[in-house]
Formats: sequence, structure tokens, C-alpha cells
Amino acid sequence: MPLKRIAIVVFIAGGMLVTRPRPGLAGGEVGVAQASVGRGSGTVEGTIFYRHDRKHAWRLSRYYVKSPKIGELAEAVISLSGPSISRSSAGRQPSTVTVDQREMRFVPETVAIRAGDRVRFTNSDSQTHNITVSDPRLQFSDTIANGQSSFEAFSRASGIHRPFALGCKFHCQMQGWVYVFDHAFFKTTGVDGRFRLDSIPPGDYRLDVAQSAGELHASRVVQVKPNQTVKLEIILTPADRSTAE
Ligand SMILES: [Cu+2]
Repeated sequence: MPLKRIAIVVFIAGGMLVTRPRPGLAGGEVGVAQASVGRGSGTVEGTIFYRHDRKHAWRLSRYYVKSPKIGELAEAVISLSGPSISRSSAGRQPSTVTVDQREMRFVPETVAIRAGDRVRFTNSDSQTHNITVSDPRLQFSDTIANGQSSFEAFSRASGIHRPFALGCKFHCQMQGWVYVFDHAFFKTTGVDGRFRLDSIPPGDYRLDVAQSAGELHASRVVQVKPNQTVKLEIILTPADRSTAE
């Protein structure tokens, strides 16, 4: 396991800022500056980076890492798990996210939704495409021409380790993933690699990061305190491939 650099910053209500860089901290435990500032929920935010290793090249990384020098990683999914997380969806209206098929790719390739939400698949290419999920938990196969769309509901949570894999039966290089969660504490990174999870009940959590295209996975322990923001920088490398458990 390579050393990982994790910088922890805690914002404390009232304007004081504590910075505690932790170079060389190995994966797992995360130090958190502490302050007692009353009751409330906490926030975890940060950036996911990918650090290249010439010996273990990731051929398609250009689609997910905008700047190899800086390394912000897009389409990474971040999720919390822990006993304080509510799995209630009472009163929640299901939502719909759109995944387009464009220039022979799913766009975005990675979406994260709540159980019960729907995905609307569209086709912006002149070619006819297909969307197939072939999984013991869910199966469908929709074929759509340019301008058409199809809707599929994902009623069952997948968790972060086993997202539903999307394929197109006409173009085997097309790939995508739908992560389905039974709680609200998850995010997908954009091109800036950033994420922010807020309204988190105070407590200890495991934070998982997964990036399916790169087969990357990592986890950290985070301690969420009332009215505080835990800031993380997580650097993934080829050594983080396929370590999901
Ligand atoms: Cu296709």
C-alpha cells in the first residue's frame, strides 16, 4: 500500500480555521482537528485525485483525468456507511437522471441514484444503440434509435461495491455504471474531482471511493462532528485497483 497524502482541514463555526496536513499518513485512519461548537450536522468535502504510474498505465484515463499533472478524477463515486445513516426514504419523491449515448459512449458513464429512482436513457448518435443490464438483481435490454429514449427504474440498492453495469449489445466498447444507494450520503465527482456531502449526523463513518472505469477503490475512516467540515484529499493510484471488499 503506497503512502497517501491526506490533508485535513476543519472549519469551525465562528471563522477559525485549523489546517493539519498529514503527509505520509497511510490509508485508513484519518486525523480530525476537533472543536466543540454545539449540536448539528457535519459536512465532508474534498477532492479525488489520480496519480499516474508509468509502469501501470491506465490507457483511457484521459476521459476521466482532465489534467494528468494535477490529477482531478471525474466520475468517481463517494459514499458513506455507518450506523448513524438513515435508510428511510419516507416522503421522498423518486427522481430521474439522464444518461445519453453520444459519440459511442454513455454520457455520463457513471451515475449514482437512490433506490427507486429512474434513469432516462437517450440517444444523440445517428447509430441505433442499446442499453443492457444483465445482473442477477436486475435485467433489461432496450434498443433506441437516434432521438428516442427509454426509462428504467432501479428499485434495489447496489451499494458501492457492485454497481449495475451498463452495456450496448451493438458496441461492446460502450460501458457505464449505475450506483444505487439506500441512503442520501453519496456523490459523483465532476471534472474537478470535487465532492461535498452535508447534513451528515455526527458519528464515525467509512467513506468509500469507487471509480469503475479505472477499477479503482479506496476507503477512509472519517469522524463527523457537529457544525464541522472534514476536508479530504484522496489520491488514488494503480495500486488501488480492484481492492473492493
Ligand atoms: Cu451502441
